[in-house]
Amino acid sequence: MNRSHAAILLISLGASSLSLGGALAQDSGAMKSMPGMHMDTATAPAGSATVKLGDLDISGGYVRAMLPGQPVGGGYITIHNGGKTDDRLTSVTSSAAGKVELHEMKMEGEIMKMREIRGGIAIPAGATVTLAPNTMHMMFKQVKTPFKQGGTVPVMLMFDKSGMVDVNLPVVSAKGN
Ligand SMILES: [Cu+2]
Repeated sequence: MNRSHAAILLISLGASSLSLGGALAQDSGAMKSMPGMHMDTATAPAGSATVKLGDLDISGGYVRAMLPGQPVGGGYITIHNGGKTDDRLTSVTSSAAGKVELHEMKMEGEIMKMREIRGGIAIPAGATVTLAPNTMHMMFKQVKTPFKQGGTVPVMLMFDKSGMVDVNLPVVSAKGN
């Protein structure tokens, strides 16, 4: 069944950018849009983090509050590459968690599962890549203090070309608003 290969990678390309084929070729030929999953899940809550790093505009960053007993936390962010050079989000670290992994959601049969994205996330020249519910996320493991609404979670994003940047992600409700 074809749906098992479906996953969403939200990439929108600016007018002057490379071809869409080039932008998608890096990761997986299986990246296709999935009916029933909507772009509006990518809407960031008010107060989400914004920062600029070289050609990269980083915006819409937030994490969700963790429910009691929830072992891991989830974070989301949007990265726009306004430059002429492809970049890559290679890793994320946080003083609030033992480790942060980059995950993608993927359908396995009728079940949505997540798995780690190996090798980082490509940020092609001219593209906007959104980590959002149902697509990709930062997964915080070994969280020291459960994320609480109203707080912030510091992260350091590391990019292949642009280097690293600190961002403070606001903690929104567990439902994401
Ligand atoms: Cu995950």
